[in-house]
Amino acid sequence: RSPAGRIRRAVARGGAGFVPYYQPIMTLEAMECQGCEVLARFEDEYGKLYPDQFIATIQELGLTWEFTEIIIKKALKDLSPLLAGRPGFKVAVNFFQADLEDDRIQTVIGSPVFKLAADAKISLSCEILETGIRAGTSIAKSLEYLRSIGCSIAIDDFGTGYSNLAQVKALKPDLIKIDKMFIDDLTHNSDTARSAFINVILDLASAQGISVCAEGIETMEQLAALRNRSVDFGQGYFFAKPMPIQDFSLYLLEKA
Ligand code: G
Ligand code: G
Ligand code: MN
Ligand code: NA
Repeated sequence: RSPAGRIRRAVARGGAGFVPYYQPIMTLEAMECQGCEVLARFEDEYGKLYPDQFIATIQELGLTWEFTEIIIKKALKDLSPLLAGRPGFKVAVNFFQADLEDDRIQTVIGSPVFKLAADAKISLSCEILETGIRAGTSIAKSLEYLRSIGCSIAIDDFGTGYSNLAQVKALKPDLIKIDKMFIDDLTHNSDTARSAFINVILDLASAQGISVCAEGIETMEQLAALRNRSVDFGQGYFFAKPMPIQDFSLYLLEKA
């Protein structure tokens, strides 16, 4: 069976085989877990598919919104029993650019899972790539809509795209996620242009009241450098890898 056939069937079956994993997002000052990113995994009776592979397949099949909705619903179902005592906890979901161009995004408001989320005081964060903010007005409208239902907006993998600072100013995201590549550089000093770029982003974010999250933190040294720069949030193997819900619920009980 081809990957495309397996993915098509999984979507048709309401998402059987898609498993959300959760990676903690930490505040760097207090080192508390105040959110998580949802990262999808896939396995069926033929085995696993790598995320990069099935994500590309989903896009080729034009099933992006179907998939995003499945992941959001599964994540909220997993998390709502855990998060009742953690108001303000943010659940970050990766959106496709196509999701923001899809009229159906507006139907989520009627979805019972959103009531579930609101009842559990879970707030969603929509992660979009830099390239996703360049395009036309339908995207701006969707982002406005997401904001109106209490979803915050994060620009993902920041620094790998066009990094149009004017557009960042115009969009005013709640959060900028700095790509791992820049975090790797912090302690190796291999590319001074990149360190300079980080400083520009941090200045812009602080001037605009935008929070910053560092991605892919793997070492104590990186963490120290980021805390020195007063970066708000961090995520990476140094804290924890993405994990299934059983492990994540233990993590929340034991570590946070
Ligand atoms: O965990 P990592 O290997 O998990 O993810 C690989 C890539 O797949 C990343 O770029 C990540 O953003 C993307 N990805 C993982 N899960 C999802 C998802 O649920 N939706 C979208 N759009 N992308 C995802
Ligand atoms: O593209 P996006 O930023 O949504 O996806 C995050 C990707 O980074 C996922 O594939 C996730 O598994 C991976 N990731 C998260 N933390 C680390 C880390 O500390 N090191 C590495 N190498 N990858 C990480
Ligand atoms: Mn992401
Ligand atoms: Na990212």
